[in-house]
Amino acid sequence: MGTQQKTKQDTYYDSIIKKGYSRRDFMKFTTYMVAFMGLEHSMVGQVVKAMETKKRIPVIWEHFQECTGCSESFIRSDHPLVADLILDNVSLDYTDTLMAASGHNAEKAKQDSMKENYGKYILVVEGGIPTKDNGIYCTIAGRTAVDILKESAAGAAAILTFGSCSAWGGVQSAYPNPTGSVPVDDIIKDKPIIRVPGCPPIAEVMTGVVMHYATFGRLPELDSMGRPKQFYGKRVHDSCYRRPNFDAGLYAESFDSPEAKKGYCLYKLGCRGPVTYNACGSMGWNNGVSFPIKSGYPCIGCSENDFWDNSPFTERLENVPGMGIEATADTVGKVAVGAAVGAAAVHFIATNFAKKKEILESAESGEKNEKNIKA
Ligand code: FSX
Ligand code: SF4
Ligand code: F3S
Repeated sequence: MGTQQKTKQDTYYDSIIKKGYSRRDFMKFTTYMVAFMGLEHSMVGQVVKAMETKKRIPVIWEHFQECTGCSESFIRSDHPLVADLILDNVSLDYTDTLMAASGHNAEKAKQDSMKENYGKYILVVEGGIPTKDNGIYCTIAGRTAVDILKESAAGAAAILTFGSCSAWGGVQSAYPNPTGSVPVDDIIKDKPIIRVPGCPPIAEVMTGVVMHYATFGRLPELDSMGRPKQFYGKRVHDSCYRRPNFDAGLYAESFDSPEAKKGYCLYKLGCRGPVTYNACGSMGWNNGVSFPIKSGYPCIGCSENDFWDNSPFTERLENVPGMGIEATADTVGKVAVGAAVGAAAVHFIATNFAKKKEILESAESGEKNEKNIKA
């Protein structure tokens, strides 16, 4: 990829400049990524310095059972530097979907790179790994995915499981899981494994993890499920712009209804946002332009374990775990008539009624204004 002369001695900055970007582009990109990485603005200097001085980390990228949507997400990031930063390396080393080489040359490039960078490279894995019948359901160059994974994991400093398939098992491990597909951590037990789930995940999240590693020489803080906390610490529900409607008990009852168009909450249409940990609501896709809910469709929980078995996706979730006081908003009318309501709940309900009134009034005045504009 690219025609400029790149060497493995290049720093991230060198490679960006060789690609034709200006220093200003580089500074803008770094500032943008620091914000996404959840770091203080004062850390921009440290990240810039690391990008300028540290050698790029070699990346080996394996593809197993998957749809390749994760790579698609990555290369289509609206911010060109997101993909360039890592793909420069990938093109030098190995990704069988994107690299120019093929056949024996491609396999040799991987072997050479793994040998040369033993113990130092980051292994990215996309896709699940079939284990049934000795792993014959996914073979590359005559070798099973299990075999290839074990070999490429041996010399990796860390493994990034990119996408729900390699992180959890994904679509191929959905019931009845005919090929016995498993996630990476079912097979590799002796390496740090970072889950970057989503079907597909957000490109900037992966770049953020690599930049964090390059800057600080260690992995970002992970949650108990092995996900980077800065990107997966909150539910989609926590950053959803429809949340005030949820709290106020304003729900769309059907798709394409006037309520759905007004931006009412999609909870009754099956939204999994209350049980899904991902940064979609705050980061968005295509440079923050949109995410499923903003496009009018409920979150299907694509970054959660076994989400494919949790269908039909348009059916309302029962007993959403962790909903706590929010459940009150859903039954706001019923609870309000009950006598035994604590002071906090009374305040909460009163606040939600006030919110609901405010939202309805502003929608009404918005409609009036719209009519005036049209008239
Ligand atoms: Fe899976 Fe990624 Fe979904 Fe597809 O590679 S997470 S099926 S978007 O492509 O692995
Ligand atoms: Fe947004 Fe879904 Fe939560 Fe409603 S239920 S506020 S649409 S995340
Ligand atoms: Fe996936 Fe839900 Fe985000 S479906 S893309 S986690 S809004």
